[in-house]
Amino acid sequence: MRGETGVCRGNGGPQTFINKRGAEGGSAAPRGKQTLKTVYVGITGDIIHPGIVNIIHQASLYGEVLVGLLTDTAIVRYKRLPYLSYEQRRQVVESLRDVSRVVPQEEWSYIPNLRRHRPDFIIHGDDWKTGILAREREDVYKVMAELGGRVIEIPYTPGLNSTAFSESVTSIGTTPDLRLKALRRLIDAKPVTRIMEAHSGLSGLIIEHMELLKEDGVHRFDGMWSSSLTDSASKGKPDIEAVDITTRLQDLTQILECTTKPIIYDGDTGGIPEHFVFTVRTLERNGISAVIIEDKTGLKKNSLFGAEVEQRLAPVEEFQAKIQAGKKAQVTGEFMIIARLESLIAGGSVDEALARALAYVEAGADGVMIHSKETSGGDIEDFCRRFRRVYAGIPLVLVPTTYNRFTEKELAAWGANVIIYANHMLRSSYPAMVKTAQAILEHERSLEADQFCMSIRDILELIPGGK
Ligand code: SPV
Ligand code: MG
Repeated sequence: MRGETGVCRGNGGPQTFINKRGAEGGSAAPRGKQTLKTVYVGITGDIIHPGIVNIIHQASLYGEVLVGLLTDTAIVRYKRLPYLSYEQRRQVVESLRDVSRVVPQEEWSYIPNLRRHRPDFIIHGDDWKTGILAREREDVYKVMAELGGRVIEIPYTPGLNSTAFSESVTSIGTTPDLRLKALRRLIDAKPVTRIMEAHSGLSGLIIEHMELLKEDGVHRFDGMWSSSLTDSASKGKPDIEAVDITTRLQDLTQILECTTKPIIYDGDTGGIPEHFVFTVRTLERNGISAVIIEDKTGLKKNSLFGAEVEQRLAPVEEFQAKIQAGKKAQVTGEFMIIARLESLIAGGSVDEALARALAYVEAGADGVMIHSKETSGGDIEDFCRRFRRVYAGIPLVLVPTTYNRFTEKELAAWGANVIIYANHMLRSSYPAMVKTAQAILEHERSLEADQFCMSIRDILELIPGGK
């Protein structure tokens, strides 16, 4: 019942072939517990509702219930990260009366676990006849036949299923604690964690809800980037640390109020260590997952100017001390301080960036971000591969704004595991606003501008609850 499914007891349940525990009626009847057959049930176990309890109970009528509990990695191929960690979910599921054993299901597909554990039955709600599980269903039938086992399908009652519950939980929101911890879990669970820039509640909502079903699963953005460039630009200010953290947090609060996904905060240089410690605490308190600080000093200018402007690097020891001060200040174990290497931006070499990266990790950085304005990507690839030879598991963040022809898969092959699209929501909205304003000036009415706008109905209905 990997999420979509639940069954409602006494309402179209399997009573056509089950009377009482172990009682049989017809060829589809359960064989009874005494035979110690194994019944496989795949679940996410994030929200245990009566539908799940019932299907596990129905499974127990056929034999010992072996729960395949989907790991975070398995779940995020198609669904959002569960609220509870795998360990927490395992504890809950193991405590259910009818469950005999819990094993991890490491993949979205049941097949590897069916082959490994060779159950006599697999039980599933009949809602998998359509939708994203339909093909999986066919494969499960084939494999179970091969193994000499059987598939049991149970009618389910719409509404009483994990996805419906999960949606209502999402609409309620999240807590700072859950949100903060989600980034590390995503990095652990996914080959690439996909982060998109948000500068307002509305841009945050798009990132929160957009999903695309593709061959290999459901694609979505995993979290948001609070960019200093777009936060500044949307206020008509240059990206020079002129917008203070208090002001930026006001915008961030709008995003926090209408989204649940984790946020990475662009902390610019982090300021002086004495100030940075307060920034860390403030971000943490608000449920932000990570801050990225860059190893520049003096008046900060946007990195994409490259050497057109003065880009001065901070002395290594000075930046290490800032990282250390931040790490000491944080309250939770999960908040991340990510060191951003600006060597390539300042005209330095990959060697220099690498030496600095190693020094920052030694100082306690939880991850590194390498930045470049080169379009070839060669310098970034070189850095990534060499960094990965030293540190296989330290999160490596890329911001492929200029070398944007590389796909996420290609960047992941270099060793990256977090990709930030740093400014695209603001950059794409601006041209539409310019065209609209121009059209109105030109035609002295708004009719011609309508083609650049969403309809009034759409804007009215965009956010639920307006009526
Ligand atoms: C930002 O988005 O503000 C960044 C990334 O720091 S960049 O603009 O590429 O420097
Ligand atoms: Mg910035």
